[in-house]
Amino acid sequence: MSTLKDKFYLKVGPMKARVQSLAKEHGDVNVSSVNIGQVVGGARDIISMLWDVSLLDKFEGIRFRGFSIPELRDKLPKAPGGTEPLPEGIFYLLLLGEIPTAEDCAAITEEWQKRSVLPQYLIDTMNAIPKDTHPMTQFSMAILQLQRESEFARRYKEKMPKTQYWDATYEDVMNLIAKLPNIAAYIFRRTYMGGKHIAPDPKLDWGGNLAHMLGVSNDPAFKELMRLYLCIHSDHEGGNVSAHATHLVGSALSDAYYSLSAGMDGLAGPLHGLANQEVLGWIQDLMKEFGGVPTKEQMEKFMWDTLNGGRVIPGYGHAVLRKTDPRYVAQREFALKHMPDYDLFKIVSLVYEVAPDVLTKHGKTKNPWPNVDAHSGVLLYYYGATQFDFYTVFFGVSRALGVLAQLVWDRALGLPIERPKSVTTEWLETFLKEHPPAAK
Ligand code: CMX
Repeated sequence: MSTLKDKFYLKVGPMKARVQSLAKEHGDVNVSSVNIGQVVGGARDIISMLWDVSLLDKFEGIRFRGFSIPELRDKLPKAPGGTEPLPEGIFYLLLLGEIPTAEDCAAITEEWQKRSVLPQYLIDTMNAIPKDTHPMTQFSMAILQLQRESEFARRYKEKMPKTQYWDATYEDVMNLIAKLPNIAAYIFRRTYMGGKHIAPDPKLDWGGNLAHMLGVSNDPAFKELMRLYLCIHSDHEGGNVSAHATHLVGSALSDAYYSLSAGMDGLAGPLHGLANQEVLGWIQDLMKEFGGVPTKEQMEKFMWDTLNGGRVIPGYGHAVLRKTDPRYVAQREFALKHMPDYDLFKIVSLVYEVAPDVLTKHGKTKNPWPNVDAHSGVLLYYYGATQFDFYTVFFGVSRALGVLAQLVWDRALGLPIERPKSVTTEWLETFLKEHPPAAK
């Protein structure tokens, strides 16, 4: 038993037994209650989804299969001569729950390379999209167009039994992840670089190849950045918009292509993944207003202008986190090592000094600390990826690793179609009349 798929198969039976036993023997145990604030307020904190590949603690941040980001930067295999983890390693970990060896990662690199070639009809489709279409729209369209390749859809039509759903999903997931760097790079080069494309380098890993095919920097540190970036954005438990959308659409047995495309549409929202683009735009406006790196006072004024204008400070706040995002910290460490004197990094650091106080005084957000998107753009910009409306595509390539690893598990565990209950405003008002709250 050597391949990833064989190893996964060995885990399915025991895991299914655990989940079935929970549902059968303890199905009526409450783990969460729901109040009207949560019904009206975006379902915060309602435990209503099984998501094994990662778990978020509001103060500590994300753990991937139980490992924190610093632990993974230490333990996961690296590219030769590199110091940052390989995305192949995090995919292995998310799928199997074990830290891979360098050989395990190399086997995934090889398998993804074999599956990475883009079919001509996809290239033709991408070439037909107007270049001023947002890169996230192009990315989602490309994924959706590839749906005609779906093994799951084909085998479902051929009356595949339920026990094979995971197998067909696994094939789709591997085929799709393998192609994402090529799709992203194709969109990038076509949109910004006059359509002069760069062939993948068979000696490079998945993340290193994405950096290579962008053609913006020959600095080996850019490849390292890409590997780190693609690891830390991969998953953030199941309730965030891109993960939940992927899981929800997949629950209808829509295949991995439909599911990921839906997830990417959610990632493209400014309150979610598009915030990384927004941060760069906001910083550029700031530099334009003050002619370079602002003083602390100028920074404060600009923040208040943003808030008083009824807008959010992009990159700050979070629906779950209540402290500085460890994904922000990892990127800050990378910047301190590779670009400590870079002007944009100085600005990001100044925002970090000023924003938490301003947001606390503003008094609205429950979390005045930075999230992952507050930092990522500046690192990319430093290496010459200055086209910031492309940044969410990088996030999307990475997010696919987590949500698609979980999708394979969803089908392996036979998780059902999702169907939470909704109610009307009148229903809530009537409920309150019939169940009046005790006087406070
Ligand atoms: N700047 C200004 N106001 C903010 C804010 C920020 N960064 N973060 C939250 N608020 C405001 C909210 O808009 C909300 O205002 P209203 O009461 O007027 O609606 C209020 O504070 C309470 O919000 P919250 O409960 O603290 O946060 P939510 O769970 O509703 O929203 C999030 C979370 C991320 C959407 C929000 O913090 C935000 O808009 N941040 C800026 C955008 C951003 O960085 N998004 C990326 C998140 C990470 C990711 O998914 O990629």
